[in-house]
Amino acid sequence: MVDCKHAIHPAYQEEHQAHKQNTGDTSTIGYKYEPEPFAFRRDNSWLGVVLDPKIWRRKEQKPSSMTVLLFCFQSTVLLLLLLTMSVLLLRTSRALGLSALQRFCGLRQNRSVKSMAKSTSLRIVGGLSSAETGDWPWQASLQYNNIHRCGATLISNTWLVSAAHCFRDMKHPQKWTATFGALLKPPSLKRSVKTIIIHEEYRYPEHDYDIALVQLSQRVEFTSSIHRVCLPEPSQTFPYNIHAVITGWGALTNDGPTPNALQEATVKLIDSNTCNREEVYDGDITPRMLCAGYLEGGVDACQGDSGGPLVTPDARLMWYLVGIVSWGDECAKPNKPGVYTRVTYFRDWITSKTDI
Ligand code: 4AZ
Repeated sequence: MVDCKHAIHPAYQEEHQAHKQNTGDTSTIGYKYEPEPFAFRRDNSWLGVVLDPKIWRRKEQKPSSMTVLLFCFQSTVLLLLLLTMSVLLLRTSRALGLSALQRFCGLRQNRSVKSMAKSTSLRIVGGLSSAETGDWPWQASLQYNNIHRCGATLISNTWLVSAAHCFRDMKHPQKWTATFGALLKPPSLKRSVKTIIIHEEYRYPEHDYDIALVQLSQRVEFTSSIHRVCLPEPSQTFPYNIHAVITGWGALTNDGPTPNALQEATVKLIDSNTCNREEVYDGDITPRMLCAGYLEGGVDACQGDSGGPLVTPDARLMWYLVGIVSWGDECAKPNKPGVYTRVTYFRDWITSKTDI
């Protein structure tokens, strides 16, 4: 560091020497040291008292206009370069994220299966476990005259899969809308419905072939909180006793109130032989159906959950649609688990109708 009181700015050192030689002046100077010429004041007030202010008047050292121009140009180029780079970086990372969403299915952002184990004690019936927006990005609410009727699952930008019985006496697409987001009101996104395809073999009041496809009038652009689930291959098998998650806005108890926030619960897949036992569903479970829940009861889907997803993650934590909420003897009763449409059975049918 330079001693501020006694230093002479380099620009003045020569001039100061000459002055001393010419005048015999032996005084020291006591002005403030300024590191660069621009900062020198021109009123001389800071000059040492013994010196002739005229001598110490600052020589004009304005940078040339060329230097200023060059400096401005360089700064602008550097700024533009930095800006372009950050925009590019942002775009690339967004594009990568979005194209990943387009290419991949069944992704849940920043969520692990640990949360699944946590929710085992919670249920749709019982209403203890509310989901947050983005938790189940494929979940849709199907609404007739703007009233929630059924759940549905996003399988592409324009197609939902749901249950045939949801459209039993309400087949006009114009009256149906689909909403997305964890809350029924307000929803994050709303779409009108263009087409409803009910399975040709579905016959009310039977529960067999309980599957329908819903085509949206306008595509849904995938985001981290709204995107498609994975569909299993027709040959894919899901071992019994594994955990799966059901989600929906259905009743919190049998014939009970319905929530505004999406509910989630973990259930276990039950093998069809067990489910067909006399004390359970006594042979009513067809190859198009799949049971899930607990024989002891307590956790189940319920009225209004119909058409919604039963999903399970694979080893890469990509979530697959195993079942569609279909029917059951009331909700959460012992020996009466939920019955779901078996999606693997209908995988080729889905392709035949949608090309998915
Ligand atoms: C229904 O009525 C319904 N406990 C859905 C699921 C179950 C029962 C009834 C399963 O939409």
